Amino acid sequence: MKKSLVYKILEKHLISGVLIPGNEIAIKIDQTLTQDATGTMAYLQFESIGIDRVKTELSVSYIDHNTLQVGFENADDHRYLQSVAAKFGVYFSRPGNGICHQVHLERFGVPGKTLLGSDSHTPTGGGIGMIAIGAGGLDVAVAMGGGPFYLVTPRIVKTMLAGKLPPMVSAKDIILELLRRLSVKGGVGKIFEYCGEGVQTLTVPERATITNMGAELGATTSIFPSDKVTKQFLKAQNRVQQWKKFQADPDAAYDEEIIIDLNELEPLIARPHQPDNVCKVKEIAGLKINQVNIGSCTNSSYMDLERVAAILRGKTIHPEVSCTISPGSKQVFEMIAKSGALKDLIAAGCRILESACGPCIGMGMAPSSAGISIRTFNRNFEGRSGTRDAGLYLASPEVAAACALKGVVTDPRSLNETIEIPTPKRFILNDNMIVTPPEDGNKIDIIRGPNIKPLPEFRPLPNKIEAKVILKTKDNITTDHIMPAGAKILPLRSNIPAISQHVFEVIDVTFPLRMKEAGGGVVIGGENYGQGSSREHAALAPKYLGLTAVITKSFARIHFANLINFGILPLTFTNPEDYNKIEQEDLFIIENVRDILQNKKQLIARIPAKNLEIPLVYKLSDRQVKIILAGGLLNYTRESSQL
Ligand code: MIC
Ligand code: SF4
Repeated sequence: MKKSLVYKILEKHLISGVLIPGNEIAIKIDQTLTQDATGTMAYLQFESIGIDRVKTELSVSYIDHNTLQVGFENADDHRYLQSVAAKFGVYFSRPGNGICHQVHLERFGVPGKTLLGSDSHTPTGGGIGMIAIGAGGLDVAVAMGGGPFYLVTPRIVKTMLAGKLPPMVSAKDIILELLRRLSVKGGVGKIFEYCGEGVQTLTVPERATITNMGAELGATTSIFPSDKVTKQFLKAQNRVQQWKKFQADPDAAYDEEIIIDLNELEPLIARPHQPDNVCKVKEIAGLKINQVNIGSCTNSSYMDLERVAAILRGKTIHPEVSCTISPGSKQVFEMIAKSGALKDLIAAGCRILESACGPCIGMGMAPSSAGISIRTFNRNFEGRSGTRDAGLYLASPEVAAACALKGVVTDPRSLNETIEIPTPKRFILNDNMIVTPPEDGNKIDIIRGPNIKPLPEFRPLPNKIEAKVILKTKDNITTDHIMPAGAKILPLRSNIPAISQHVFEVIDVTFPLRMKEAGGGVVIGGENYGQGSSREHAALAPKYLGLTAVITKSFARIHFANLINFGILPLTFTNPEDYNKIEQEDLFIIENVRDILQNKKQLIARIPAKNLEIPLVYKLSDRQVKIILAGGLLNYTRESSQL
């Protein structure tokens, strides 16, 4: 049979299961990455599994999220992460070295390999031909211990790129066009495999912009073939020996197909508060703006920043706009310093930030009240910037630069400029901020500050769930709603009792208190519940407060897995209209739940006060049932000594 690129790589890594869409499979993971905000929990979990050395080909721990150090917490976490990396054989990318996805692409990504990362934008690695998947920290900890990664075989979407992008239209517009067509839930259960003549016209960082933001489609991952463009990129990174050709067979079979004609694309922009709320830039041209942020793992490559510098060269940022630049990596920073682009950006009045996530995760640079912020980032969820009523718009570096100059939303084509940036033949190579772990970690002591609290222990699932609906939410609830990030809350990531006091803060600040008063409870959700980030804290912290089940119309992939990992029952309505019959404060009863799950019986929840019986669906594999019954993956792993 003619094979897609995805199937070729998955088959090579298959440990169990059959590659049929919808089937659970287990795959071998070659590489892992963690970042600091999810990493502390991942390594605490790795420690508790009790293995002395990572068993992957390569594992890297990056410091890029919690880089604003207004108290001891983040610095303590970094010290813990550095010591734990040395102990267990993990490469350590120091703060200042850059955003995990950008650095991984430059220095570690290898075509045809699998990468599991405790960050939802891990699919950035698809730009270099990897199967790169985002997951909760616990799944990554298990993979570091040599355990397989379980996933439901996705449907493969042949994503055909025809033609070539017109001037001032960029890779960001390709993924915004897909979001416009398919929505933030259009990619759930799918992998987007790119092909067609348009592919050769895109550089590796441009491809990575597209695969990065495939996460916003809800996709499992996205991938480009490994071709001569990939070879050239690896050569410029002095890693050509790691290149191998990987592509689909001609006439390979796919589950779905979509075609984008690049010639037809125009500059696009996503309006608040979802990345799929996309329109043409010209449709909202003239809207007054307050802030421009250029950077993030989506658009902070050397070529991105060179393009911005070319537009801003010799000009001044509009007097009512604050414009920040965060280079994606130290390599990018050094490159723009050498080329002179950094000087042009400074001269134009840009505020230069360090190579880190920064404003993308609300680590500083919150916009003014009701401010309008144009960002080259990937998420514009409500409150994510740190300013609740700000309006965040997502666009390409070209659009962002044009807006920064004019002070209003501006189509960059109206600047009447042409910019041609040649692809570098050689990048500056200086890995001095990547610490290689010692051969023997036995003598290394792990350093823990007072902010690092032990992992909470959870009991097995009880046989009867009797719980109140503490919160009823709408469609597309993000993990930023469930467990907000930002400069104030992120430093609490290694302290579950403290961070749990912020659960659902964006929607209802009384949630933690009401959970406590009720002695636990359940949450009701609409479609695509838990979209966005991979943060397992969005499951772990509510579990700590006593969340036993979440009942929704549908779930996003990573959050669904995280709920199971922490022993929370993820249920969906058999009849979606039943969602309308439930109100906050209703008391739910599910009897014999252990028996029902074990014996694959119909699960029915009763609301006695309303005389209602609600049939519910649990889409769980036998392994997932065992995890839920044990009270989570850590308990299950310890009990069954199974990685
Ligand atoms: C994000 O972009 O939301 C984050 C912050 O990178 C998260 C991870 C986290 O919450 O630490 C993600 O994308 O998974
Ligand atoms: Fe960092 Fe933003 Fe990328 Fe998340 S999306 S990894 S916060 S840059």
